[in-house]
Amino acid sequence: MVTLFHSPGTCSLGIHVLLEEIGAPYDLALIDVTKGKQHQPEYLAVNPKAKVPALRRADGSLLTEWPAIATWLALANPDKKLLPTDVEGMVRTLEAVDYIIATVHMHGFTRLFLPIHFSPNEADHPAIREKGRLIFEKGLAHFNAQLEGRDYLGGESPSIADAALFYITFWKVTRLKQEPPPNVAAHYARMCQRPAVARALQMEGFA
Ligand SMILES: N[C@@H](CCC(=O)N[C@@H](CS)C(=O)NCC(=O)O)C(=O)O
Repeated sequence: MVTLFHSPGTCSLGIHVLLEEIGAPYDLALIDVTKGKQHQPEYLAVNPKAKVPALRRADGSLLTEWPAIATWLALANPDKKLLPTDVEGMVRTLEAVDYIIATVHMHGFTRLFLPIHFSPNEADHPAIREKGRLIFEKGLAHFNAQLEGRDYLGGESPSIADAALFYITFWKVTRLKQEPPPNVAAHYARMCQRPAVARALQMEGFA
């Protein structure tokens, strides 16, 4: 059985959604980053990177980094079709995941919410936040265009990229308290209607 080290409402929510979509038994280990639990020795012994998500697999090995965890879950559960098997579908899915995590999340949302990570000087923070807002909005606009005429990023069924888009849209709705662009809003509503997503949200205290 795998164990997901997670913190409610953070990017680990996307991995939680994938575990619920897969439907196999798993354990959840709470590492509340709002209380700094990622820096406690007990968790550092598990994951010296002091980040969530992290996934401990059945053989005891730890996997970190959202794209690697999601890709491994998809490859380990091929019947769930969370990653296309054709070359074009696969690379387009990985392209979307990388853009969401490495750019929209790490450079956009993190600038917006944690400008301290980019400069210790508070006077710099308004400009850092504005840069983050622009990166975040550009990302949502990109996926709004990609979703035109589609239910999910790859077409008819959700992939790991949809789980990634879901968590950044969750931040737009619940943390920024803003309406996403229309196709992204429809994608978010569609995801929220999925029983797996509803279960993950409920387990994290958002239902
Ligand atoms: N590159 C990492 C980023 C993970 C990340 O930034 N996680 C955040 C939660 S969304 C975290 O653990 N923050 C705690 C901290 O930075 O101290 C990944 O892809 O998993």
